[in-house]
Amino acid sequence: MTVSDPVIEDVIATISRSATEIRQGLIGRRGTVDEENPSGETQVEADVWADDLLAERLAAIDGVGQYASEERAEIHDCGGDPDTESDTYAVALDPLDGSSNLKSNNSMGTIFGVYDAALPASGEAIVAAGYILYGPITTMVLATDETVSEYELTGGERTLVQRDVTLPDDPDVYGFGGRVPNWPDDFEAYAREIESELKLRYGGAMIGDVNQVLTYGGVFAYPGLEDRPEGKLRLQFEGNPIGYIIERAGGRSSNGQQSLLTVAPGELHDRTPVHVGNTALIERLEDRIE
Ligand code: AHM
Ligand code: MG
Repeated sequence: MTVSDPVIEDVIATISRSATEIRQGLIGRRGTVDEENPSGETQVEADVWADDLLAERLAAIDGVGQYASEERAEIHDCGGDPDTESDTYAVALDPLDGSSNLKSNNSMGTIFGVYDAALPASGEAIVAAGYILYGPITTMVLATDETVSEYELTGGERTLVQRDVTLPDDPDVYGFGGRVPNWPDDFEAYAREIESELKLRYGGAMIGDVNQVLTYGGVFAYPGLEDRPEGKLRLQFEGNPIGYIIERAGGRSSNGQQSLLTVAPGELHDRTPVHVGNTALIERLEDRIE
């Protein structure tokens, strides 16, 4: 499947071609660097390297007006304003989601959202979003207005494995981030119900965990915490793109009260509680939490 807008297609092709290269380049880049990202988290060498590689390639595309990522403080102005120029887009990325998993050699991902608006933007301005999962094989899940598709990526090629991906009706798995003592009581009560119904699948990289939810049905959450009500994940780089993908696949996303896609954007690196999965499970969560 190709996307009819040439700029969006170019962005998707550039990220998917880069993915197998990024995977190879992880070898030798597992160590931490002496820097923190704008969220105050220690960066690993691969975070910085993958961000630079993708920034350079995406900024070179005519029609990409802005590039922003979890790993850099400021928006990179690539010479175009998505708010005022037609066919000009902003790309927001988490170059290596779950990069702390490099140490233990667990799955990781790359997340991207293409916004038809200047950043920070509402999730309603997303025109395409996707993620790469660096699992035993490298796959890409891509959501557009039209459909959600899964591809396998090898040597720069992308091969369609499934079109019209939807969440299975009968949910099977859940994964919730944060430490249990830091969960607010209402979320803990919800979690107790869910853990008696579904199987735990938590790997420490949202992409790996969300891909299990998309494959088997269920719910993934990184909730607001007692000591950090805004949770851990970032709206522009993680919440919005994942919310868009799961909603396109027939599920729901929520910050606890409303769809992530309708949350008003604040600052570029703002965090948000993230809950995504089968509609009934997210509706139940919204009923249970304040
Ligand atoms: P990162 O993008 O800086 O790697 O952080 C995001 C990751 C998510 O993939 C994952 O759900 C979460 O952080 C895991 O956090 P924790 O280690 O607190 O379980
Ligand atoms: Mg991340």
